[in-house]
Amino acid sequence: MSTRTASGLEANREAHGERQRCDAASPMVARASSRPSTSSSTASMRRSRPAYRLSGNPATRVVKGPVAITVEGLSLFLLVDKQHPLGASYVPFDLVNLKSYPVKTTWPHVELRKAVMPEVLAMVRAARADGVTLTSSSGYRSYKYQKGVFQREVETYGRETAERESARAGYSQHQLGTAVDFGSISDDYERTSEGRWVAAHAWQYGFSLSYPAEYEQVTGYRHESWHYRYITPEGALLQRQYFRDVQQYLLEFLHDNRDGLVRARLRPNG
Ligand code: DAL
Ligand code: ZN
Repeated sequence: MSTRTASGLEANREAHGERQRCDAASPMVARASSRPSTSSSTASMRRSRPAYRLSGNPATRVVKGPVAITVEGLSLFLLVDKQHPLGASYVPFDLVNLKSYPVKTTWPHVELRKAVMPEVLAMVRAARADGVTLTSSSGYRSYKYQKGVFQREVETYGRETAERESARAGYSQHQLGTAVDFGSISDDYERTSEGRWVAAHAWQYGFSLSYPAEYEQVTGYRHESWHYRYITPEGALLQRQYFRDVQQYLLEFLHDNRDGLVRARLRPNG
């Protein structure tokens, strides 16, 4: 079992390739209607703003419906796995460098889509309120950069191990600019206070564990306790309610039923 460092992963980062817009395709709406947690301050929060919106206190963070997954950025739900690549020219149009934000990173060049930053900042603030500092170790990776990552994995650990824990170029969620590797990028992350906090609360900010334990046959990758993908708080709630809390199942469903969902504006809980 390998332990990889952020510096190793991010070494020799190369320039991004040609940029291509990845925003909206067509509208799609889904709805979630249950509320997973409450607190005494929930009622006032609900009155003043949509309940799934930011709260600085994770104890009062609520994801509540009816809410719309208006997929103005369908890319937030794009299925990217070993069978569904993005291709070489896919580059998010709204990348930002985290060094411009109050977010701890392990090196100076961690980028994410601007679209995810409000929830990232909310999550960072909520963790801090609980005495936990979140650390982002890897975000967006270009096709070219991921190619180098995969090659280094093969050279270091062999092809079999590399295929289990690194995506080939064009097949990585990191190319979406909405996936984050937190902390140490190693197996001990889930045992750290940060890893435990993220495991308990990230979904409330729309971040979903992409490669859970025991699901390698489903996701194609071994457990990565540090790798989360932003799928919106509403998407994370749907995942928990209807998809056994497995991101792959949710994204496959949306992928397989996209045409029907768009046509019928189907509300899974309606
Ligand atoms: N480690 C994940 C699978 C990636 O390389 O995208
Ligand atoms: Zn990752």
